Amino acid sequence: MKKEIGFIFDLDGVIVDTAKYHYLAWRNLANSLGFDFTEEQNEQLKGVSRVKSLEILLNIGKVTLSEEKKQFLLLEKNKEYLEYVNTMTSDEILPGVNQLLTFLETNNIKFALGSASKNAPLILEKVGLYQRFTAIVDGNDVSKAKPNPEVFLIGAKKLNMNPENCIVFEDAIAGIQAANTAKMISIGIGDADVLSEANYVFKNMEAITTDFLKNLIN
Ligand code: B16
Ligand code: MG
Repeated sequence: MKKEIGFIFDLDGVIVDTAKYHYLAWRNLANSLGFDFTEEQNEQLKGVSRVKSLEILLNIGKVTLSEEKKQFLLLEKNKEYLEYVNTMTSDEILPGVNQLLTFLETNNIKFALGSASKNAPLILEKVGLYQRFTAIVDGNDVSKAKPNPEVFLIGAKKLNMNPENCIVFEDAIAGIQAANTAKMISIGIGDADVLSEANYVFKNMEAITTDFLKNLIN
């Protein structure tokens, strides 16, 4: 018999790779403050809120700024980031995502977004996926960032599901911890060593097989 379950997807690193655009905008900001910011350092910002990302960046550059200046830089960073987002099309949906969503739709399984990004609704619109999600929880809806489970608990509520019946797809360790704390099944997308706390790990969305999904839902 089929179980009543809901799926919850993180956005950046699972549905699309917006990390590359975040990186360009943060690097420009770092350069304007007189220091460099590498792609390796950018890994520290994945899944992290915008405000916390700036704190980490300023820490890397050993720069101290007034609250007013920080607010200004956050707006500037987002302005540049949105320029990249506005060029996005469905071509940027990561391989395997469309097939997975179609599988869920065919099996009448509802799915939600659970992202730290305040730009998540716009990004889903740009890539043409907005209408397919039953619910969207983004950075505007939460007061506590991952690894706090708030974002996924709100997602479960919006799907009308018990948290134990939800399955989360996440590329960031903080997101895996959030899903685990919410007592959801956690599926890590990325490096198995980094995401070792996840219940299952796949190197990318394309690696998830239909057999695995059938086992999950049956
Ligand atoms: P915004 P996710 C996260 O998205 C990104 O991974 C992270 O790098 C970013 O700082 C955060 O969203 C906030 O994004 O500036 O658009 O509000 O992985 O939670 O989907
Ligand atoms: Mg992510």
